[in-house]
Order: sequence, then C-alpha cells, then structure tokens
Amino acid sequence: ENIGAFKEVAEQFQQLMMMYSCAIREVRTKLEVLNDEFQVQRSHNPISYIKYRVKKPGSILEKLKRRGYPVTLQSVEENLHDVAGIRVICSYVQDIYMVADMLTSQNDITLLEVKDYIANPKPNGYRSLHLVVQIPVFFSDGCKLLKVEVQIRTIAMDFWASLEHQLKYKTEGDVPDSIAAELKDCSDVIANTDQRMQNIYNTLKKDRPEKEN
Ligand code: 0O2
Repeated sequence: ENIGAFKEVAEQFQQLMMMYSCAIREVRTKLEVLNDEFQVQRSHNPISYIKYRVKKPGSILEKLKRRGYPVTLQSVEENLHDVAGIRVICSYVQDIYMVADMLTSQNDITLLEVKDYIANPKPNGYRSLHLVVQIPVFFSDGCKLLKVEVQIRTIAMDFWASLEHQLKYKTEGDVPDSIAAELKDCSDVIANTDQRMQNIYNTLKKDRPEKEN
C-alpha cells in the first residue's frame, strides 16, 4: 500500500516538473522572439545567450525544509518560485532593463516580484535583475499558471557570479574576510567596466544612428 502511495506521489511530482519545464520553454520562446526581432530591426542582439534549468528534487526538498515549509507538491507550487529558472545573459546593462520591460509588458505574463540587485547589489557584490513571472501554459486538460524565475545579467555580472558561486562551493560558504573583500572589489571593478562599455556603445550609436551595433 505504501509503495502504491509513493508511486502516485512520484508520478505527480514528475508531472509537475514536466509542467515547469514547459513554462521555461514558453518564456524562452518569448525571449528568443524579442532577440530575433531586434537583430532584424536594429542589428543589435540584446541577449548574448540563455541558460535554464528545472530545480533538482534534492534542492527542492532542501529549500522546503530550510524555510520550514510543508513537504508537499502544493507547497512546492505555493512557496517556491525558482523551480523553473531562466538566466538571460545580456550584452549591456541597459539591455537588461529593456528585455525585462519587453517581457513583463506582454499581456499573458504577470509580474509577481522584482529584485533589483543591480541598483542595490548584495553586500557581497552580487549583481543581477531577478524577476518572478507567472505564465499560463496550455495542457490537454486545461490551462495552468506557472511561476518562472528570470535572472537577467550582463556577461560581466555572470562571469563574477559563476566564479563566486564556485568559490563559495569549494570553501563550503566559509570564505575568509580578506577574500570576501577582494571578491567585492572585483565586483565593483566589473560594474565600472560594464558602465564604460555601455558608454562606448551609446557614443558609437549616437555617431552612427543608421547602423546600430
Ligand atoms: P541555484 O542553484 O542558482 O538555484 P528565493 O530563491 O527568492 O526564495 P532568495 O535568496 O531571497 O530566495 O533569492 P534571491 O536573492 O532572488 O536569489 C536566489 C538566486 O540568485 C540563487 O539561487 C542564485 O542563483 C542567485 N544568487 C543570489 N545571491 C547570490 C550570490 O551572492 N552569489 C551568486 N553567485 N548567486 C547568487 P540558489 O537557490 O542559491 O541556487
């Protein structure tokens, strides 16, 4: 009897993960459409590339427990908003806000939450724009509203976040103060470089408005 109940929950879990993966596909398509349109109309690719993942069962369980939420499928849907995750890597800082605006102004998308870690970086130096959106996905028996977390950052911000994540993992989160300060300093240098690259782009665009790059 226990085995039967386990099998049923496992199947329901698998189905929910399939739905999240479809929600990712919907949002990815929207982003790719916007990028293609920009490429044709303005010869500019705001998006360099897109990464995505469905959160692993172990990480889902760990997060539910850590936050003190019930370990049920309903709780996953209600309490976790990063089961479906998309990371959008942009060329320039202004592209981040442009992509975010174009995505969230589409009328089938509901914006549930914004965390602007670019305007307000985390104390460790982490920068990114985080959005939680809700999107309808149509299945055989009807439409389901699903949450997707979209992290939008520049190539430079992604470079920093990826290496910082690896270092944190390597040291099990126990980074010495001097290293933490060094990482924060690298983040500030990177932010400054992002700003200078944006200025270069804007200056060139102003001089040659007919051929945007
Ligand atoms: P993974 O493997 O990327 O999924 P929430 O998830 O919103 O309930 P929180 O912490 O308030 O909880 O979310 P927040 O601040 O929006 O950040 C969550 C995600 O942002 C993380 O996911 C990371 O992907 C990224 N992130 C946030 N802070 C940092 C940071 O200091 N360094 C790096 N490298 N990434 C960061 P997970 O769940 O940690 O991991």
